[in-house]
Amino acid sequence: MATELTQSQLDAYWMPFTANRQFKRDPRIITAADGCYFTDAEGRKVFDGLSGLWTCGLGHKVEAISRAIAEQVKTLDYSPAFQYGHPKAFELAERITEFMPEHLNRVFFCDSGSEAADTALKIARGYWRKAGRPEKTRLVGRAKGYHGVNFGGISVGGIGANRAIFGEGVAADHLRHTWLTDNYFSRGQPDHGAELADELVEILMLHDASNVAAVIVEPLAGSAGVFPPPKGYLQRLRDICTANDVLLIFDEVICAFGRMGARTGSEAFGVVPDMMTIAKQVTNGAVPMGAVIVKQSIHDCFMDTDAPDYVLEMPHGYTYSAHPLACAAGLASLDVLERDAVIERVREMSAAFEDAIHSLANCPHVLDIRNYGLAGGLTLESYPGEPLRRPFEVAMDLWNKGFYVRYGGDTVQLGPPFVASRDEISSLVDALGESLTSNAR
Ligand code: PXG
Ligand code: PLP
Repeated sequence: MATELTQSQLDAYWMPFTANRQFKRDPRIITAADGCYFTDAEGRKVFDGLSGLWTCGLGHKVEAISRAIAEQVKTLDYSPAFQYGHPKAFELAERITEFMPEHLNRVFFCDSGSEAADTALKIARGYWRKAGRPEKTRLVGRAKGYHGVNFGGISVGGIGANRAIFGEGVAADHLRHTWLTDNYFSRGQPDHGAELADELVEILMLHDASNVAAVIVEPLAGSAGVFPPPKGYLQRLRDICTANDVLLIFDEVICAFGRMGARTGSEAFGVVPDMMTIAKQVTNGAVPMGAVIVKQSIHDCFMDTDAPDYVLEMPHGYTYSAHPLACAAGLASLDVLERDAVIERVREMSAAFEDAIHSLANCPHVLDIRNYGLAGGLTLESYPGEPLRRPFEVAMDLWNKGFYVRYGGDTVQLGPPFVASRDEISSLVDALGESLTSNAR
């Protein structure tokens, strides 16, 4: 075995979203990271082609972020999240609103994207109830959508495998996904499919809009394999939601804080939701954190009550909401994002990334390639009856070559660090091309 770990240690850890049996037969252990590279247990340097899990766009072990966390833990390690506050929670909330589209200016903290999704869905239902329309409870998601793994999130989520074995969830409808054959190999936003948003009109007719609370979509669907929105699609969803008094939630757990070459997916695609969920990049992955950012009118609806002011307006929250270490990491991450003009850099690198990834179009087994900002996805032709196998084999070959990428379903995903060089992006894509070619059978 390539590591110092004992079999009993390997056995004890039930790993998340991992093929545990395969992993424990052939472990891939990461022991350190710096900049755009991991070090594995054999001492090899491995390029981080997905920025952790879309978390570490600024690279690993960013000095200013590490220092902020270290200083925070020496000052205030934990502060009770309920009924008491610490300064950095308020500072970070205000800083986040500065990154948000206008009117999204109230921040509810949690610890992950999954919690952010469930929090947003609960806020949507609570809002309509407080607004005197308690029958508006139904939720709408989209096929291929990923909103984390909690019950609300998997209910509106659209990845069948993530739902299959867990039984009843929350009642939800799903829009069709936007992956059309006409759009294969589109560069950036595809031309076809804006009309797919009109399915929302049919769902609203079926249930009547008076029973529907919210629609949740990722502006760019990430986990399912990187699907940028067709031109005009998000605007149509926005218009239908506005016309029918249905809240629009953007799940920006991957999009927000730079990946799209803009502050948010909302900014990149020019459509403003009523609520946004964030996580991952907000702390550059260094400490877990998520949040829901809402329009002031949604927040104010909860505050507008005749109850005495010592009564809770919303019974919801997490022990670790606005954890001091996460807030310190968040403030430092936003500082670096601004100080180093990172978003402009992403915008500049996006064109090179687009050219690079589309150069793989003629490699064996490539069915489709998609990209936006520094996010890219390839769909690979399956082995007969084994849709999951080829991406796994390709990713393992890349790991052996010194490149980490994400594989899931029949896709391979690339999300290089914002700070990666042109050469590093070329090397990553070239290595992927070689792995696809050597996988040709
Ligand atoms: N919403 C979206 C849009 C996400 O991308 C979550 C919610 C859940 O976040 P947490 O922090 O609970 O995991 C996510 C997470 C991938 C990949 O390979 C993507 C995610 C997680 C792991 C892998 O694309 N996204
Ligand atoms: N379960 C039990 C028994 C608890 O006491 C708590 C929190 O106090 C939770 C679950 C929720 O944990 P968290 O707030 O970290 O989500």
